[in-house]
Amino acid sequence: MTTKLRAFASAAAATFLLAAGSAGAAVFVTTTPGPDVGPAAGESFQINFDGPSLPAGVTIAGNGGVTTTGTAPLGDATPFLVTPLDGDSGSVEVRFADFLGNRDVSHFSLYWGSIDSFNTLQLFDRSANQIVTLSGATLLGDLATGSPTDPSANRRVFFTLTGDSQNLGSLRFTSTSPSFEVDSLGFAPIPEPGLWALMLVGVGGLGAAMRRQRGTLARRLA
Ligand SMILES: [Ca+2]
Ligand SMILES: [Ca+2]
Repeated sequence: MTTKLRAFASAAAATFLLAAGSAGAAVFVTTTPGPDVGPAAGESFQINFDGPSLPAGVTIAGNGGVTTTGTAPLGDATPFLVTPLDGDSGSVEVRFADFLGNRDVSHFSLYWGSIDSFNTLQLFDRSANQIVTLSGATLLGDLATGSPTDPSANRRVFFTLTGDSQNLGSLRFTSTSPSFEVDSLGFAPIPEPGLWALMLVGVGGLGAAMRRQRGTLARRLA
C-alpha cells in the first residue's frame, strides 16, 4: 500500500518521515542509541518476552522465537525475540491487536539490537495490509553494522503514527542473514470512543456539579 520514502540528512540522528499513504497517514521515526532507554511515557502496553508466556492477546508466528542465547542487544540481559531461529534467514510476526483491545495506536517503540542492513521491519494494520516497511539500511545507512557493542547500532526506535497508519495490528521482523534481535515493545493505544464519551460525561458532570455549587453559594450570599 505504501512504501518507504527517504531519510532526511543524517538518518542516525534525525526524525524522518517513513510513509505517507492515504490522506493524513504518516509514520514518523526517531531513534535513541543504546543501551536501551525504555519505552516512552504513555507506552503502557508492553511486551518484553520475559515471562514464562506471552501476555494475553499476543501471538508469535514464523521462524523466530524468544531466546536468551545468541547476540543479545547491547545492555539487555533479559530474554529477547530473534529471527531466524533456525537456518540463515527467516521472518517472525508478532500480533497484538487483541492485546490492545483492537484499539488504534498513536505511538510505539522497540529496542532493536545489533541493527543489520539486512534486517527489515514491516508494520501491518489489523486487516493484515502493510502500512510501511523499514530496513536497517534505511534507518541507519552505514551505521547498520550489526555490532552488538556499538551504541550506534543498538537503538530504541520510536514511531509516531497518524491517520490510517494508527490501525496497527502486527509487526513482522525479517532477516535475510542472522539475525534480527528485538526486545521491549511498547504501545500507546488511543482510548476508545466510548471511553472518551465517558470522560466527557465525567467532565460535563463535574461542570454541572460546580455550577450547582456556585448556585447554592450564590443563594446563600443573597
Ligand atoms: Ca526482554
Ligand atoms: Ca543483528
